[in-house]
Amino acid sequence: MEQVTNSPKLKLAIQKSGRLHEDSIKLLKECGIDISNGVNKLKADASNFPLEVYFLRDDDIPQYVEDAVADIGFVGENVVYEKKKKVDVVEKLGFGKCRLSIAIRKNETYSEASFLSGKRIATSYPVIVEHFLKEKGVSAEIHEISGSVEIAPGIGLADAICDLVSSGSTLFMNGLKEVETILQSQAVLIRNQSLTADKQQLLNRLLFRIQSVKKAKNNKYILLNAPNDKLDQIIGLLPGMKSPTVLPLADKGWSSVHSVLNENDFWNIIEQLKAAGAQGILVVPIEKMIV
Ligand code: PRT
Ligand code: ZN
Repeated sequence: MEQVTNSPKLKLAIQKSGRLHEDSIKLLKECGIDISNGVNKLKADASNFPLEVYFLRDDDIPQYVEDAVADIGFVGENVVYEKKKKVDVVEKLGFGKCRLSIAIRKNETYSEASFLSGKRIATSYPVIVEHFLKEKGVSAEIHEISGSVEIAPGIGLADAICDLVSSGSTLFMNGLKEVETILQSQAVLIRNQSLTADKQQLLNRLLFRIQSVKKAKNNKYILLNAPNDKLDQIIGLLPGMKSPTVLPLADKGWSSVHSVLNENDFWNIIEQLKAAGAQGILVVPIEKMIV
């Protein structure tokens, strides 16, 4: 049994403020973990899970996790790879999605990476860009700058940039176009490489919750009415967690069918269900999914 005193706490580092902060807190909440976000904004305790949360700059999180100041962290993959720290990437968290891309002036023509040969590339990700250029066998000059990378071509500082993109509007507004994606990124859970068995056990409990939340987000609960003579065909379209639930309706000749659908093939299956004679289709979000 877990003891109240002296039992270990898992130390989690998350971004103090910025794009990943709110989603990180939200994920913990969805995992049933409440954080008393008190006056002390450097650290907070979870009230109902042995977890201590540290609020840090995202750039510092891999180092803190490597040094075991924090046991685990939530941070963008882009930061993990750029910092090259000795940490394990354990789980993709499904938020903070973006891509790290090369962009050039919109009136120029790009066909392959050799376009960049001898050119100046401005970026906050010199390590990842250097790795990319090496892989492509291209030699170019990397200018490391820490912010507002997208203005570099306009002020004559660089011929190309490599920066994070999500909607693409920053590039567009600066007269640039995306020509190559180097990395698809999202927030991930990283782990110190020598966790004690106690802490690993706590991490396993947290991971189980995170995975249940993620599965629930990727799936929808579906209810529909089916004429009994079409039941076999309709059931054949539905995967369900084991198999669909089928209940008779008061109206003779009809049944109610309940199942779970994955978001990826969702619309496809709905269309086929309608075509097969399903009616009154209801789609409901799932809060947690334990399988
Ligand atoms: O203060 P701290 O150092 O912690 O924060 P920060 O300013 O370094 O990072 P922050 O909060 O901007 O981003 C944190 C993480 O969010 C990044 O490391 C990525 O993993 C992730 N993320 C997701 C993004 C974006 N999307 C994103 N669009 N980070 C930055 N951007 C920027 C991008 O740099 C560019 O300036 O948004 C602009 C492009 O956006 P679009 O929509 O115009 O394409
Ligand atoms: Zn940062």
